[in-house]
Amino acid sequence: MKLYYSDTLNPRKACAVARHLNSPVEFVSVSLSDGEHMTPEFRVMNPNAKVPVLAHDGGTLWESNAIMGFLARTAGSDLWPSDDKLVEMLRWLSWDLQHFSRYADTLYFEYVIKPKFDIGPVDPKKVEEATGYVRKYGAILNDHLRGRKFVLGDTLTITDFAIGITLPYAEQAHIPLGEFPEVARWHDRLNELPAWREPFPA
Ligand SMILES: N[C@@H](CCC(=O)N[C@@H](CS)C(=O)NCC(=O)O)C(=O)O
Repeated sequence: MKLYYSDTLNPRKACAVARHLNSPVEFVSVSLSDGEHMTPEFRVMNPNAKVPVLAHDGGTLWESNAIMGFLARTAGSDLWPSDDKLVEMLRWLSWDLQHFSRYADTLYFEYVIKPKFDIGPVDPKKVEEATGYVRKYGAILNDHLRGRKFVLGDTLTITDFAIGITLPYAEQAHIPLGEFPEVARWHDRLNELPAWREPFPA
């Protein structure tokens, strides 16, 4: 299997899970600044022209959450939850894409990606709106995590890798993690995983 990635947010989920599971993947770096994801060859793998992409025996797979799920199921790992938790996983993954990571990702884009790729100044209006929503949804996540080790309970799953993905950048992206002690405690637990801290190949 080949995992096409860049050192950015969504590929980070797939790389972290691949490393955590020691999945038999070859990591293939894609330079976004050189437009390597825009080529006709890349668009055959992912018509959205985005990373990550996983090329495997049965074809290619895009969308970071789907790639994490594929890797976890292929490995027979607990990162893919038991059947009785699947609806709960779907709920939190949907919530995350629409609410929490959606706005935390805006802060990541404004404060991390814009300077990294030199694509303009921080937009204060976007930052203000996103910060408000991160506070709103961060409070919901904080309440949910009280008394739980991980999002779905006692077991680490791909749901944690998805919802937590902006938090390694919290300081740089001005994500107000300090206002959410349960979220910070949960993220400290994720930080105990080497693959969470160092998801990308050297
Ligand atoms: N929903 C997709 C989003 C993928 C995505 O936005 N990837 C970014 C990097 S984090 C990308 O490839 N950006 C290049 C571009 O949009 O030109 C996923 O989770 O895989």
